[in-house]
Amino acid sequence: MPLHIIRQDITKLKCEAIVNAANNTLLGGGGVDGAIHKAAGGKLLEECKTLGGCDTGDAKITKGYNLLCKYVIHTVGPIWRGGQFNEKALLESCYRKSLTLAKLHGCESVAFPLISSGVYGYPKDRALSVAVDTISEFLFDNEMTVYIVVFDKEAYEISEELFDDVTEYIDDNYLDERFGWQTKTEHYNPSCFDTEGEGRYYKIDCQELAEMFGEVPNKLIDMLSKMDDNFAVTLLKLIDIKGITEVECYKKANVSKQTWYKIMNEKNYKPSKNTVIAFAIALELSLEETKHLLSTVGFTLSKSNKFDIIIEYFLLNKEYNIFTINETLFKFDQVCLGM
Ligand code: AR6
Repeated sequence: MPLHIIRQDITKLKCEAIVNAANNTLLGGGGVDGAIHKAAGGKLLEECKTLGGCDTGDAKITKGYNLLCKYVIHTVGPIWRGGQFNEKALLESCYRKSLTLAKLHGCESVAFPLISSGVYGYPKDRALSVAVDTISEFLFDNEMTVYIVVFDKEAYEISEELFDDVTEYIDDNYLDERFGWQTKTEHYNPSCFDTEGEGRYYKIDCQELAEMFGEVPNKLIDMLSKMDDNFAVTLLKLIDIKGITEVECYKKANVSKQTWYKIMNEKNYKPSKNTVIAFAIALELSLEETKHLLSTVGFTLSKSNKFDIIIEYFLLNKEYNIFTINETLFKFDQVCLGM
């Protein structure tokens, strides 16, 4: 998927460009800036000295030196002064300018820390939502894999109300097969995902079958022709019904063009449960519609799986923001959609 939110040290990340939360001098500092300069080695500072600083909201690019990435993009976020001083627009500009620079240099993957959310004091939850919105907007028109690297879980704070609601829903609905109906959330049942490409599905063509096996009893042919559409066909029909374009659909689902291509063109390609749910969210399907879409690939939503119950909660509440859903999944230690 094009946008991933991960928890890691950005200096250890292997991708084409990493973004540095720098200051106007571009001559290094603390936080992620200090960590990047330390890992890159002294030559990074030498190159930075030639750049003549950088305005707040702007970005400049250098080589990556000893880092695992080819480039470092240095951007200067705003200092948080309560939100009335153009902070949001400046922060959006940091992401846009950095992504534009990455594109200009042919980068296919870029990783961002949460700019301004450390020393510069931008509230982490707001900084994350600016990052997600601005990057998603860019990805709508561009093909790139972008990582938002959150160093601590604090950035991922969903609202207390949402957390309490989801906790209550899990408590009321979670069926642990070992313990019967279960009311404590701490019995963590890890989500189980089928990996991409595993398993097989195909639409059975009766003519093909007849050719393969010779005479096939009429009853069987009849039965097979009444079989439901496969995932790709169902998906296309749903897109049509919802009146959106295919591109809008897979972008909204945070699914890459490559995965979309495989779904549409590879007869034996089976999308993961995670991907199917991402499409259900993008298409704003109801719970029943989602179950139907899942069933076309042999999946279901189970009461003994915490991940499934959280998804069910969002579908019933018609909350289709994939990033809110991911933040919640993350908070409950579940695998996020598209990761
Ligand atoms: N990997 C990923 N994220 C990190 C890492 C890391 N290794 N280290 C810190 N973070 P900050 P700012 C997170 O303070 O707020 C410097 O002195 C951190 O938890 O690095 O934009 C500059 O020179 C936080 O969420 O950057 C400037 O003077 C986020 O990165 C000033 O700080 C950004 O925190 C810039 O402040």
